[in-house]
Amino acid sequence: MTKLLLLGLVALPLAATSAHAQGTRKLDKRFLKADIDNNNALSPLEFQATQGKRVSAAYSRFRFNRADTDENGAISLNEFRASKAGTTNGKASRLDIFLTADLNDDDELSPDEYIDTLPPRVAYPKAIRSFDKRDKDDNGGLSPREFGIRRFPL
Ligand SMILES: [Ca+2]
Ligand SMILES: [Ca+2]
Ligand SMILES: [Ca+2]
Repeated sequence: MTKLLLLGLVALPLAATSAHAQGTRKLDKRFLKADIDNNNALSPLEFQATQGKRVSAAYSRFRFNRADTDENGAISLNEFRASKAGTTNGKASRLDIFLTADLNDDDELSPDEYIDTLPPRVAYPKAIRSFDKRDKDDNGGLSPREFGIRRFPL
């Protein structure tokens, strides 16, 4: 009885470790595959290749920025592991996506900036039609409101 209990106690942590190790191995594989230039770090573009097919460029950048804890503009293997490929730092709000996509910080999304907020597989003509529909005042840029944000903290 005592022996069995002891065995159980020893076996449990072992099982947990191996599941964890397996998860880490999978993450490591994804990391190595995406690190095209073999510099042991993922650039924003390399990082995007580790994300799901429906993750937009802006969402990928949002995850990248949060996962890059030492803020050196690259994701190390440890940062990749710690954030589980960037997925453990919370969901991006519409506002987060707007701010991440607005690369030139003019509080408007240009067509190219807007396209970064769409799933990568959306065809260009369709993306432009969707942009035009949102651009109510036809000024060639989407304001936060046109993008669907009611209150913009300025
Ligand atoms: Ca790299
Ligand atoms: Ca980093
Ligand atoms: Ca802009």
